[in-house]
Amino acid sequence: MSRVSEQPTTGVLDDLELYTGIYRQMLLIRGFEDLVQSLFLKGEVYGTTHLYSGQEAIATGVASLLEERDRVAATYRGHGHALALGVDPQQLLDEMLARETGLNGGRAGSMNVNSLENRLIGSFGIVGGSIAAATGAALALKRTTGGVAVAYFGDGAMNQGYFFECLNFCQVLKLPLVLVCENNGYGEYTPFQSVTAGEIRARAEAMEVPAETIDGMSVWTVRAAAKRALGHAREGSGPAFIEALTYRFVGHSRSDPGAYRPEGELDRWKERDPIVLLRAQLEAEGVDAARLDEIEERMTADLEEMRERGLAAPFPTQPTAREFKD
Ligand SMILES: Cc1ncc(C[n+]2csc(CCOP(=O)(O)OP(=O)(O)O)c2C)c(N)n1
Ligand SMILES: [Mg+2]
Repeated sequence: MSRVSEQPTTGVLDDLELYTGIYRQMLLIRGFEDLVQSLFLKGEVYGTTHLYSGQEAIATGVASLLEERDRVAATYRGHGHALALGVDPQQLLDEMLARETGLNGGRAGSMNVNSLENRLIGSFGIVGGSIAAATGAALALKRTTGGVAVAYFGDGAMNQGYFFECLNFCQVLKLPLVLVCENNGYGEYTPFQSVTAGEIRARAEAMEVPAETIDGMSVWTVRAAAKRALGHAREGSGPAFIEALTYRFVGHSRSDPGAYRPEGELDRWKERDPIVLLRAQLEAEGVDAARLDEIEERMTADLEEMRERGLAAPFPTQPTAREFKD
């Protein structure tokens, strides 16, 4: 992995064991996405894929603070959110491969995974759909367990009506909703700034919803912001909004090579790879590099085993996403 361009300082990570676990979790998501991409290019993954590589710090940082009673709505770029919530990676991989042993019996495919037992109420292909689903969950949670609903969505969803309607509804009723906008600079092939007026944070602030724009590549920054936002929602003060600045290291979907990106942009963001940043920070704070290497080697071996098992798993006897291969 490439070197970090900035010098880490010590005393940043409050719990080294926890962050070592987060490092492992982020490696799992990256390795999983690399595996899905390679299987996709071999024609083994049915339907399409939208990978989370580059954005790992957001799902892992927020999930590290969630409680049993909380609920999460993700997008079609949702493998990372599912894994961060504790979904079994083998089951998730089998789902990509449209197998009977998949998380949703091979019937959801890459874009629509859900796992109620892991608090994931759905992954939504409709841009902004996660906001509406999480609003419903927030209403239910306020009346029942007191948990918080979290919606992840992209910068593209900021121009959807759902965003304004749901945020207004939640603010008026003081519902426990945390909105996490993963601003990766593009909606498909369109630069975010070319279709979006003003600072998006200001849209939440206009409704007097606390809002922050943060570095979405630094998992400790994400955790600190998530702690504030979740705290606000948990104490009954209504919704909170986070805009996490990030970048996807791969194309929008399928085999998009991302040719619309200005030269050098990807490389500049890769210098702030969230996994490399965290590793440098862990080492700076005294975690043994050999231990981190071991975690990485183990992960590579585990993923290889997962690949073998997934490809050997049976297909369902009923129609699945496999029938709709495009
Ligand atoms: C309502 C709706 N309009 C259009 C689309 C087509 N579409 C799929 S992904 C996408 C881009 C969304 O970008 P963003 O919200 O920034 O998420 P990202 O893919 O960058 O994670 C669009 C326009 C859709 N799925 N839903
Ligand atoms: Mg985007």
